[in-house]
Amino acid sequence: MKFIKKDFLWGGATAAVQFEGEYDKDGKSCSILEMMPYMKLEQREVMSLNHSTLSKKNLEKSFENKEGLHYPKRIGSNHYNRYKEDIDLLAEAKMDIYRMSISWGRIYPNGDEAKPNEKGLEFYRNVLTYCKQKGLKVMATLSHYDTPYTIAQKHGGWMNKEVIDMFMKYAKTMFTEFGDLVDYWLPFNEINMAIIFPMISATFPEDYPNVSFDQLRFQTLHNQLVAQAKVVQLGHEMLKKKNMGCMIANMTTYPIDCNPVNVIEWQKFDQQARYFLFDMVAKGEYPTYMIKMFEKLKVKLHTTEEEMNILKNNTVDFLTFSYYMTGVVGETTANKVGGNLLSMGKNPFLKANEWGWQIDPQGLRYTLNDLWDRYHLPLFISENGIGWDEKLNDQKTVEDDYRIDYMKEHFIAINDAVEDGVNVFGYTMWGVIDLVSNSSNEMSKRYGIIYVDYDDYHNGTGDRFKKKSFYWFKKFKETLEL
Ligand code: BGP
Repeated sequence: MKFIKKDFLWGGATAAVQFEGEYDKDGKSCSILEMMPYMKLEQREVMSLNHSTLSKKNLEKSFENKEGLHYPKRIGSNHYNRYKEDIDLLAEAKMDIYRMSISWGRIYPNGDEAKPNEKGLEFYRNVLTYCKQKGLKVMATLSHYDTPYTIAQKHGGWMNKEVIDMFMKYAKTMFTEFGDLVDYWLPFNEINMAIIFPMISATFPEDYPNVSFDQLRFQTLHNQLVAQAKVVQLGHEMLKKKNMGCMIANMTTYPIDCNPVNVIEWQKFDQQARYFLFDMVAKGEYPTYMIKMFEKLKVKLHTTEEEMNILKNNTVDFLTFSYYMTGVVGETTANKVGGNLLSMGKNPFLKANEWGWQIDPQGLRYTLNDLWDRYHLPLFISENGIGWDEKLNDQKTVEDDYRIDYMKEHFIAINDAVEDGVNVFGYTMWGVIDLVSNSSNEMSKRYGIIYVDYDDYHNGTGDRFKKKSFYWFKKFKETLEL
C-alpha cells in the first residue's frame, strides 16, 4: 500500500543532552540531567520521588569525585564535533525534517548572564545553517530536560518565578538569532514529566523544606506552563508565524475490563495523566478534574490573574507528543497520578521490548483520532521508536528487522488515521542516530536507524554505521510504499 499523504513531514529526533556530548566545552554549563549520572543512584530510586534521594548535597558530593563514577555514560554521541556527518546522513535517508534541541546551558551557562555565550550561538548557527543547506526543515526544542544545574543551585529551579524571566531571555535570544532558520518551536519537551520526575524542574525538595511534595511538583509545572505560554506569545509577536507548539509525553491507556468501576478509574487516570497537559496548552486553563484533585492533595498554586490570562490567551498552534507504548489501568493501577504516572499495567494482547515498553501501533491510530476530535489542532508525532540492545555484526551493520516492523506498523497506523480524517502532518523517529537513553543512562538502549560506535562506558570510535532500517526507511521515503 502507498502512504496517502504527500506533504507529510518525515524525519528524526534527537536531544542535546543525550546526543551532543562535550558537556563542558566552549563555556557550556552542565544541565540538570548531565549531573544525574553522578548521583550514584539507581534510576528507579530517582524515579521513586523519595525526598532523600533527590538530594542536592548527594549530587554535589559525588560530582566532585568524578573518579568513582557509577554512570560515566551521559557523554552523548559526539554530535558536537560530527554534526555535518550526522546531518548528511539524515539527508541521505531522504528525511524532510530534523527535530533537535538547543542546550540552554550553551547559550546562558548560568541563566542570569546579561549576554549570551557567543560560542554556543556559533555552534547552533552552524548546525541550523547546514540543515537548511541540506534541505531539512527544523523543529527546535528549547528545553529538552535541559535546565542548567546552576539554576537549581543558585536560584532554586523552576519553583522560583524569576526562572521564568531567565527562560524568556533565552527564548528571545533564540528567536532573534534563529527565527529564520527554525521552522517549528517547542519551548519544552514532555512538559508533563515535571509531575512525575521533579528533577527535570531543577528544584530540590530540600531547598523548600516547608513545601509539600505535591505542592512542589505542581507549582514547578505551573511555572513552566506560564513560561510556555509566554514563549508562545513572544514567538507570535516576533516571528509572525503559527509555528509554536509544546511537546507532551502521551500516555494512552485502556481500562482493564468493562467493569464500570474500572472504567471510571481509567477515565480519571486518562484525564490526569493524558488530557491534563493537552488541555493546558490547547485550551489554556486548568480543567475541573485537576482543580478537584488539587483540593484533595491540598495543593494551592501561587498564581495571579495576569498569569491565568497569559495561559488562556497563548495556546499552541499545533499539538505534538511522544508515543512509544500504551498501558492498562483499573483496580490496582488507577488513581496513580498522585504517585507514579508510569505505573501502567500490562496488556496481554501486546508484545513488549526488553524494557517492558508495550508495542501498540493501533493505539497510535486511536490516540491520533482522539486528540484530533478533542482539540482540532494539527498533530505532529515528535517521538516514536523502539529501544533495543544492539551490536554491530561482521558486516558492520545491524539487522534490525524488529525496528523495520515497528516503523512499518506505526506508519500504517498513521495512514489509517489520515484516512479516518485526522489532520496529522509529521513524524520524527526518536534517537534516529543512536544516543544515550534517558531512563537507563546507557548507550545500549538504542533507537537509531544509524548505529553509533560507543558502548555504555564511552569506549569506541564514535563512528556511524547504517542499520538495515536505514535502507528500509530511505526506500520508503522514495516510494512511500509500505
Ligand atoms: C522520551 C524523552 C526522550 C527519550 C525517549 C526514550 O521520554 O523525551 O528524551 O529518552 O523518551 O526514552 P529512553 O531513553 O528512556 O528509552
